[in-house]
Amino acid sequence: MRIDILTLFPDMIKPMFEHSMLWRATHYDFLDVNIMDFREFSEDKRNSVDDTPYGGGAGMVLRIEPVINAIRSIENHENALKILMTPQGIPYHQERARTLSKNKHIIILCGHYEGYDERIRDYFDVEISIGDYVLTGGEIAAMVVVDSIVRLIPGVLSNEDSPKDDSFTNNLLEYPQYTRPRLFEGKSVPEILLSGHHENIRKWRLEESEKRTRQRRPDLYEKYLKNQEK
Ligand code: 6GU
Repeated sequence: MRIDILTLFPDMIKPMFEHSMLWRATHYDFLDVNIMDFREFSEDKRNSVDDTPYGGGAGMVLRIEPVINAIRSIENHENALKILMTPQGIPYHQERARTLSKNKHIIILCGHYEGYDERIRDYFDVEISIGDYVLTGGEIAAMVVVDSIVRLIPGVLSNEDSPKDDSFTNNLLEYPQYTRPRLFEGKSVPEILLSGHHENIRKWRLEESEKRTRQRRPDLYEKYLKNQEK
């Protein structure tokens, strides 16, 4: 997969690819990431990327030219899925991560300032928000999306970390996990996990997943039950 990230703060994003799974993904060529400072595509003297809004009002608005110039400089941009990060976008969730992880080429724009020139929207396929709160810029949100997608590319995670047991797969939260020691300050590991009885362990884990989801995320639990009926 190739991902181009358009940002005014490339140094916020670069270090994320130097560690852990995102490092692995790039080092072993599952992912080709290109971080672009779209200020370089501003054509005016001051390299400006924002301007005051028509009609007046507070704040600055992101200009269209630097963004579109940057996109057009990307090889094969016509065939890439273009994502605009904005709190006005559709809410992000695991199902969307799974869909996006099947793309060959994604371009992501991180916004800043009070907003985008509305016409920028015409050049994007989808607008994504990571939740109902406002961030100072789209960089952190873009990294949330990138991280969640990249770990789903086949081969990036080892078999043992397989995403099939992740929370949210099938609308269930993950079951409780334990490791050594067996006893810590009077807290013990559930006997069943020491039994070696794989089928019983599987059942216990499913029940715990269901219980946990019902208690913590009744909204997800509803979806889970509906899916069971199908
Ligand atoms: Cl994508 N951007 C910003 N600035 N704030 C957000 C967001 C995105 N998603 C939730 N809040």
